[in-house]
Amino acid sequence: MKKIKIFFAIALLTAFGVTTSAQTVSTSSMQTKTATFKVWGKCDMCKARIEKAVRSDGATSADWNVKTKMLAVTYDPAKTSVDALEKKLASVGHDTEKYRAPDDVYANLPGCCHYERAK
Ligand SMILES: [Cu+2]
Repeated sequence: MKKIKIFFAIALLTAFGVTTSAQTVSTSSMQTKTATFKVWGKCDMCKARIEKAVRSDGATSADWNVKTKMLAVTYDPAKTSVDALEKKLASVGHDTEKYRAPDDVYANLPGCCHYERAK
């Protein structure tokens, strides 16, 4: 009985080892995704804040268009997601389709950044 248990323990460990190394391989190939979504904002200061926020949250590139309010991002899906990035943006004061920034954070933005709220 004891031998069987040890056998299973080794089999499990081996399986884990294989899984881990397989994941390492897929991560190192760095499959990035791109996405474009709307982020409410107003000026160049918003642009800097928006792009900095998503970069700090795992986006490898970010470009927000002041006129169209569209943010184009490139990110590693193993590290972040559009949902996580939208949450992050709301947390620094910028509404998205999915998440509304907390009123106090929005209120504390510089005057030039007071865009019209999404909802
Ligand atoms: Cu601004």
